[in-house]
Amino acid sequence: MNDSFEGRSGRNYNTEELLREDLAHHMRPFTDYKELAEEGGGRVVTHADGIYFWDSEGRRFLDGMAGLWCVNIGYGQRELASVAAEQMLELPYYNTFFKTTHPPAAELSKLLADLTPANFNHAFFANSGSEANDTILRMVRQFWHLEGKPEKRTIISRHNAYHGSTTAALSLGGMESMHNQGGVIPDIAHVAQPYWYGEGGDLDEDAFGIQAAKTIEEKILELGADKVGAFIGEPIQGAGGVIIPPKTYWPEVQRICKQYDVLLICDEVICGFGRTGNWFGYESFGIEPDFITMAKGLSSGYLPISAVMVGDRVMKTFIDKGGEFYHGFTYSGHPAACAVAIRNIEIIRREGLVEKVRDETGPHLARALKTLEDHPLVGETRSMGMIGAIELVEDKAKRKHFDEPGKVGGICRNHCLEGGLVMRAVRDIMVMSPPLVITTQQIDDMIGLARKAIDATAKDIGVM
Ligand code: PXG
Repeated sequence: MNDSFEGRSGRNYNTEELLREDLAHHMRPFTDYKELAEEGGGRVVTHADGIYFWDSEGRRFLDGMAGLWCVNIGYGQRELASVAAEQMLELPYYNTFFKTTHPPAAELSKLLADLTPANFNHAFFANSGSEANDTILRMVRQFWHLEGKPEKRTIISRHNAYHGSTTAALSLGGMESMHNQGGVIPDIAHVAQPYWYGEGGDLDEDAFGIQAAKTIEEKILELGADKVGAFIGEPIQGAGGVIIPPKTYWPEVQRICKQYDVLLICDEVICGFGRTGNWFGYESFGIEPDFITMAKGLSSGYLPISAVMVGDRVMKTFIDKGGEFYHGFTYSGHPAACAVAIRNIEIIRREGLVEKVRDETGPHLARALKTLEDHPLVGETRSMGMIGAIELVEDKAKRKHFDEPGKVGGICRNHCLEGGLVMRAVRDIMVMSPPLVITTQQIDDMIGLARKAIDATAKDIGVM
């Protein structure tokens, strides 16, 4: 191990010392603290550029996850640092509570209204995807209250959905492991996810898509349409394993929501800002939502910021009926974060990243992934734009997963890391969402590294 490295402002760090201090004082998210205490260590990430980052040992990694699905424009975009610094010198902070605003918040709201469909004209800012979804939950209930239907407060979501980690957001999500730690808030119901490869059985994809959507209708009828206020879904479930729904799914969901007057929430935290080859996932699937959740790619992760886009129907009621909406965060519409988001969107436009993903790199990734399907461990590959997945299975013909979920995926993830590639394992699904600036050559490198890792995994488990 290189025992020292130069960090911020030329300061020298000793890796082992830093890790010891970190272990003693830093409680990392989504971590088994007993395991970490026993194993110690971990990786210290020191700097990044383009689609790569480096650790304190000087090793370079191809970041197939864009951080946590967020660094859409890639690392090292110095302009974002400049606009943040300029904004901090001009107005580092002021709040947007109590009828106040400032230029970055005003400009970003207008920009987001322009980027979204005509019926979206208002943005509410927060700092994370979780907070944005909490905000929507409160808005849905306040909307129906103002409409004189306060009982329409249940929100339907899906098993294996991810909507964040605050109590409301994890309740909206469908991760049982999270529900089991401290419980969930009431009036949220979960229905089937549109995961054909894992749960489609003998149905063809289109029939399964309709069947999965119908579970929403069944739940509405079971609870009563007068009790159901909204349905929330990610166009493509990211953290759940890059579940790309059959093409029949979303149109049927839309029909059901319209029929029962249930508001439709598109959680675009991962799909937004070019990931699927359109600005937003709803365009890729032909969805017309009432609310849009944005985070991650909104600032490419350079500063924390999220937004709720509120459709005109809901906004009109808030304006017409009046009454204060008691909700907001100290940092809602933080000036520096807004300035960074504005420039981030300008860069996505200037570099034509959405078109590049749609026309060039997205189709290239899909083809490159397909070449892995001859592998004995690979049951299916799927992708849309720059989000993709590789299903590692025990039996390809029967679409049968391994008996101990996550074991083979974990082995494969570790082989990826050894080879200098970051790819997440969701159970035994290898998922990827590289920065949108990735080139076709770099996609080939990424898939080459993935194949090596899958080969090594197959050897470890005695398949090759
Ligand atoms: N909605 C979606 C669709 C997400 O993917 C959130 C909301 C919450 O955003 P914040 O900013 O509160 O984290 C997310 C976040 C993973 C992983 O392991 C995924 C997310 C976050 C952390 C880890 O795949 N997604």
